Amino acid sequence: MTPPSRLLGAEPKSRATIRVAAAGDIHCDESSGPAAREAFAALEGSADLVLLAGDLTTHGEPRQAAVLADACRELSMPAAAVLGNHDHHAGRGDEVAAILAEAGVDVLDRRHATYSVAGCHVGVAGIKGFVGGFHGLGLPDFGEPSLRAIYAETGAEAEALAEGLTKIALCPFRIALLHYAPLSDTLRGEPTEIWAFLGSDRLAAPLLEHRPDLVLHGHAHAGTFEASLDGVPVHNVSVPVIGRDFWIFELESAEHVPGALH
Ligand SMILES: [Mn+2]
Repeated sequence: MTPPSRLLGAEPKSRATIRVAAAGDIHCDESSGPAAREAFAALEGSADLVLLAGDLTTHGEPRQAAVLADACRELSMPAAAVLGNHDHHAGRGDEVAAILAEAGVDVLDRRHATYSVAGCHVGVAGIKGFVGGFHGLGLPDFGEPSLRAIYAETGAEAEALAEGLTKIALCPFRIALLHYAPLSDTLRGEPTEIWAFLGSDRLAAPLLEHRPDLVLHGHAHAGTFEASLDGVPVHNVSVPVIGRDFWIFELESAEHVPGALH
C-alpha cells in the first residue's frame, strides 16, 4: 500500500508517547534525604518529565526544600512543581521556590513552561489552587473582607490557570498541575465536611474550556486516584493515594486527523 504523500499534508502525524512521573504531598523534611534521592534516581530511564503536585515539604522550611532540591539536582529529565499549603506554612514560600529553582526544578506558581521531551513539546500550566468547595455549595463572594479575600484568591488562581492553558494551547501535550483539587470526585474517601478546604470546582472552569490531556493534583491524602471532568482525565497523585513514590503516566499524542477541505 502506498503511503500518503507528504505533499498533501494530510497524513496523520506520527504518534508519540511521553512518560510523566508524578507525585504530590512528598512532604520532605530534614530526614528525607536518602529516600528522596533513591526515589528520584529510580526515575532515570523510566520517565521523560517529572511533575510534583505540591506539599513538597512538611512545614515550608528552606532546609526542607534543600533536601528535595538535592534529590532533584542530578535528574537528567526536566522537573516542574507547584507549591502546596504546607510549603507556605513558614511564610517562606518564595525561598522554597528559589531553592528548588536553583536545583533545576521549575516552580510553576501561576506560570507555565514548555519542554521538549522524547521529541515532543509538552506544555505544563501550574497553579497551587485554593479552597472553596463544590457543586454550588462553596464559599460565596459575600460578607467579611477576609472571607471575600479567600474567594478572590481562588478566582485569581483559576484565572492564572486559564492564562497558562491558553499559552500552551498549541503544544501536542498539555498538562495542568495543581495542588488543590478542581473537582470532588478525587476527594472521595475524605470526610465530606472538609471537601471545601481541599479544593474548588471554580478551578475546573478553565479545564473544561481548554481540555488538557492530563490534570494532576494532590492535597487529598485519603482521596481517590482517578476521575473524569467531562472526559478530561484528572488524577489525585498524592503519595498516600498512589501508594508508591511516583505514578508514571504514559501519554500518547492524539492522532491528527485533518479536517475536511471546504
Ligand atoms: Mn496540602
